[in-house]
Amino acid sequence: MHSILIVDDNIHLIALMGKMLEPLARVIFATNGQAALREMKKSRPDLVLLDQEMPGMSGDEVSAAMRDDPDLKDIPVIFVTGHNDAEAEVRALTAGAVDFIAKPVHEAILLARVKTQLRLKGLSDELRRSATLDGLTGIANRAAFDNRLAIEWARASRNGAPLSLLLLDVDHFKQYNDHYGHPAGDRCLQAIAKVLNGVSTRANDLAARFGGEEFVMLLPDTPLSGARVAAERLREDILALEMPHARSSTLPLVTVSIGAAQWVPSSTETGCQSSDLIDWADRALYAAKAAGRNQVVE
Ligand code: GH3
Ligand code: MG
Ligand code: MG
Ligand code: MG
Ligand code: MG
Repeated sequence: MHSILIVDDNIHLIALMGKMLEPLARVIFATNGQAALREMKKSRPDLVLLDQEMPGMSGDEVSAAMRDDPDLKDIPVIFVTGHNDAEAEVRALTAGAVDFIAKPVHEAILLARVKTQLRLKGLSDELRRSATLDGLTGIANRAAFDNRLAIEWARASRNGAPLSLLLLDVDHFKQYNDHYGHPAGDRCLQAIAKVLNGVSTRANDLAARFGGEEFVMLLPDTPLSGARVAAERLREDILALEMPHARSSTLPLVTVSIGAAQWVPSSTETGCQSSDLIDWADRALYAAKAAGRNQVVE
């Protein structure tokens, strides 16, 4: 169910609009701008109905603060205002509102406008989701990984904590496809992605499909020793799926090779960038392949 935050210094108006909107969504409320921003942070509503005139922080100021906050900037705002003129409407839209409702609030207009915005919010959430998830496996895609790598790289350089990366490649996957067929290959990748997504217990770790039959796992605040443990667990869990692979040179099972690398901001050579971390992991992966596959190299 959708949730809507009503922000108004007039509690009677909150009660009135709340009653009108109850059939459409879960309704929460706040009676001033500061409380509204706190509530948004906490409950991430799908839509905010924002009174333009409030004592203290005005609706315009609340909306501006939302646009500056990455957590809140995608929440749509409909301004509710006593000013029924073009100037107030322009001010609302300039402040980032998606729509504008004049007081006194007319039930049918309120419901129609809210319904439209909730539908659009659902669509944009879905778009955002599909832009960051891999279509085949449902885990994070390359774009989401690149995005997170940049964020974690910057964070590590600020706080000096080590950042580790695993690069995983399925062994003899071309032969797997040739022998079992492409659809079976797809199912194999899905099963591997599921293991990858489930292996970590830390909220900040990110498993992603890097491309083709290659996957990555980004491990913030993790030194190479920890990355090695995670990689070894990953390799064993995938092996434990016991997916037959009659044409493999390692075992008659699907196996993976993993390259691990870390970046320690304080001690690693200076002047490197996030793509270097991928290069190091890639070199380690190449060494794992050369050494006979089905193993972790750092
Ligand atoms: P190696 O052990 O050296 O990694 O050998 P490999 O055969 O896995 O390496 P190579 O890079 O030559 O082959 C990768 C194969 O992965 C080729 C490609 O057809 C297959 N592949 C890539 N993406 C997909 C996919 O989405 N689905 C399926 N079924 N196969 C894919
Ligand atoms: Mg007011
Ligand atoms: Mg490959
Ligand atoms: Mg290859
Ligand atoms: Mg491969």
